[in-house]
Amino acid sequence: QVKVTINGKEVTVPREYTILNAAVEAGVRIPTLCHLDLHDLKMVNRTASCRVCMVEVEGRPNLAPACATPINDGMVIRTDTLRAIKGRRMAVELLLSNHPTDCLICPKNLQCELQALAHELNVREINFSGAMNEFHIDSSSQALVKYQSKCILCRRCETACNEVQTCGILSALNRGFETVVGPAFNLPMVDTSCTYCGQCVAVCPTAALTEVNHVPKVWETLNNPKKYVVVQTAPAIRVALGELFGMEAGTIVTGKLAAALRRLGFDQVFDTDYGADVTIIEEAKELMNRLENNGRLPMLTSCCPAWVSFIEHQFPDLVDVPSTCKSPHIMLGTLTKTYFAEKNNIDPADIVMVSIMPCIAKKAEAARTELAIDDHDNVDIVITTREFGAMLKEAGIDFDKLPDEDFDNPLGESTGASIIFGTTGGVIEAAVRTVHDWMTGEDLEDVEFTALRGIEGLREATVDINGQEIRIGIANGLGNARQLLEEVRSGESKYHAIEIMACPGGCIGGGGQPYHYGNDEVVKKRQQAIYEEDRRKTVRKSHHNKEVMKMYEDYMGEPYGEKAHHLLHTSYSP
Ligand code: HC1
Ligand code: SF4
Repeated sequence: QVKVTINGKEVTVPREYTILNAAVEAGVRIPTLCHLDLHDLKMVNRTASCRVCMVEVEGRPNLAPACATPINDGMVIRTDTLRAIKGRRMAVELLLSNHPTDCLICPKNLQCELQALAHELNVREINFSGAMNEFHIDSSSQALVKYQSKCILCRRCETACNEVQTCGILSALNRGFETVVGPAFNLPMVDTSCTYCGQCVAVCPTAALTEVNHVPKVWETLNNPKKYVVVQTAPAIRVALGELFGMEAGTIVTGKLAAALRRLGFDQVFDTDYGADVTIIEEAKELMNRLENNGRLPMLTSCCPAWVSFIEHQFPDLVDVPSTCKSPHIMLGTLTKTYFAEKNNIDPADIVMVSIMPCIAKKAEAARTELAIDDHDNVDIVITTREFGAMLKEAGIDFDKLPDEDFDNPLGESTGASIIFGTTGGVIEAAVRTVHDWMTGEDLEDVEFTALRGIEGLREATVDINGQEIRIGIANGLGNARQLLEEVRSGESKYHAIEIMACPGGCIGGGGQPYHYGNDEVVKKRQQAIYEEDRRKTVRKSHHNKEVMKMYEDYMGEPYGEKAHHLLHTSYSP
């Protein structure tokens, strides 16, 4: 422990602290921009490139960046002198001198950290002028847009992509004024092995990386009288959407969400959770099949499209390991355009399926041609939680005042098992609830397999079913997934089943969720809300979803049977 004095206040803090850490203890706010310290998620960016955290240290001639300056005993620091304030303001002015000033029409308007800092530091003019970079906008992919001119070279995206996700797509290229952050040779994103996990988008402080905006397409479709427009929303939306309307993280807004969708004019308001229950029916059968018939083990879950893309690009020799199940929203799209369309005599060609997802990769997934049935896509448009929030604001819907409503039947019926899909560990817990009952013939009362829960990036648990030990591995974040895959590749994996979600925390921490930047408490609160929503449900196992079982009886036939294979399963390409 050492003693330091900040703005006249003495604090005793651990020796390994930086000035920034010590300031937090002293209750002194020092603004930061490039700095990111998501401790639990192991996402730490300490490039000290933006210099907006400059402070005065007694006895030193120059200002020091608080985020990268270690403390020592007796250090005297001032953050509130005119010199320190001017230093911080100058750092922001320098960034702004090479940054477009189209804030009013920028996709990050009012959500941009640079803009917020300029306001906080009272920047009223930019005292530096000269050449400005103008780079082209990379909108080559279905999922994300890279707007290089808005990049402030903070390198947060690089940390997310390389250290957390181990994808290695983004790095700094060129030197000096020409420096850009991009893929090798600055290739278009679509020509790289980007998984579209969106974690770079989630941490970008400006609009240098954003999702492709598909809101105009949704408006156009809703206003086309010839189209029958159906919407579905993912499990993770209901515990995060409220944040966009000033609510606490973890506020559950399921009822208002359904009401809002109806106000927007969708013809049917369905729930991806129904698709998640179908996924469990198929995946549970598939796992039992592999266990009983000496099939390929471990079986990996397959609902996360960034994860599927990761395995295709980085472990092409292992594409026979994931479950062949399509993801829940794709299954729901398929069932809407087959089962529901047939039942209601609607031409599937007239149906437009819109998915609201916490995820950017779902945009690219929906466009995968191998998932199409009879030449039409199962899901036509995907928008993120953020895009959906923007639509509601555009429509002038007073979200807070909406009543609670239900999803439409039959494809809006869901169970607690499907809700927990939204968090890391939830998919495998939902599967275990069903596998347990099917393998034992019992109807287990206590459905909470708490050993499978947590937020840590790598977890494991063993579940005893009928005397058979089922060993389960769980990873969230692609870097963690890589570790489990290396074991599978070398034949050392001890698991029967592995759940993988690309985003830290699972879908609740998805790249399309409301921005939470440096606050990992937000993801934890969303997770608690997911479990709370599960507890509120009277039906908590997928095989108890009456509407799902009726669909099998009336239309699909045997779970994991021939028709199910045709409609609900896929294969992966190395
Ligand atoms: Fe997910 Fe899924 S849980 S992938 O995390 O399997 O995006 O929420 O919709 O499809 O159900 C995301 C969330 C989501 C699918 C389901
Ligand atoms: Fe890397 Fe994911 Fe961003 Fe692609 S979307 S560049 S894989 S962090």
